Amino acid sequence: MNVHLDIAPLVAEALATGVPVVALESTIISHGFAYPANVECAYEAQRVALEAGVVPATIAIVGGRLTVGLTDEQIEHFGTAPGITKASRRDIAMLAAREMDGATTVAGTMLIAAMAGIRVFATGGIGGVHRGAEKTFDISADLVELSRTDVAVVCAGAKSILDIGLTLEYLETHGVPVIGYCTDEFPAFYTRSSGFGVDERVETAEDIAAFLRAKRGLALSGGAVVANPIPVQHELDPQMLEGVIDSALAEADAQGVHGKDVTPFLLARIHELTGGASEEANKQLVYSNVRLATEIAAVL
Ligand code: PSU
Ligand code: MN
Repeated sequence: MNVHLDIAPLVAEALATGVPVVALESTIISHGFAYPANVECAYEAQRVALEAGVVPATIAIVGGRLTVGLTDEQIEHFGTAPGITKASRRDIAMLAAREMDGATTVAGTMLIAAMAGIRVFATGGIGGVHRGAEKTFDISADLVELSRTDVAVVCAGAKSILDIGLTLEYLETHGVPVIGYCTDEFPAFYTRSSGFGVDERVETAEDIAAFLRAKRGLALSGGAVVANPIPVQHELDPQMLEGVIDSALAEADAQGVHGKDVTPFLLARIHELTGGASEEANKQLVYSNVRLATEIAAVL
């Protein structure tokens, strides 16, 4: 057993007895939303899983411990404490050594979920290749993790703050399957369409589970992206969004924001500029992803 890993009793019991478990991330709590929307979203995501008979495992690094299944107090802490490290693969060993907290990104959460034996993970959106990456080399570690760690990530696609075309090219190069749930198009987070196709379209959670089972049976390493478009009634207006994203990107550029600060900066600015509309859409797409992830985990 991994000496740095703490699995909450409910999660450990579920894993031992074959009750389905879905992983949830914590960067979305510390850096994805402002308080109290962040903790509301975290609690509601867990509730949606429990309602489906699936045990939620919200993952973070707590005082250096890789923790699978946060308590309410811990969620509150990650939602309110200032300056919590955004933890991706490169950060994890140092946080463990220094006994510090870390809010895990998609990459960090995948890695820890795999250590715990959890195969399905629901989030909002994945990181990707940033616009202008040909100069900045800003490519999210999420994509690299997807190429090496065997966890299926259910998401609403990637935001158009990113270069979605290049993100999909990168995933293709690294052999990561991108499956569209009831869609031919890779969704763009707040909106259902991006103009870019998925590799394969599937209509049911059973079909996704069958694909994941075959992938495991073939010992094909690496994860998979399950792209679930935001429910129609919660979709934002693409034209309004385009203006907002352009302003947010220009501000980030003008203020010299770079590295791991880029994504949280853009998310916060989009939430401000849309007057909370994007926050509501973001919450709803997370719940919708958790619902689909629970169905897949239950079949698996
Ligand atoms: N996209 C969102 N909300 C988020 C993130 C991405 O819509 O909260 C977070 C996820 O945790 C993701 C991380 O793994 O940002 C990617 O950060 P970066 O672009 O620095 O790799
Ligand atoms: Mn980056």
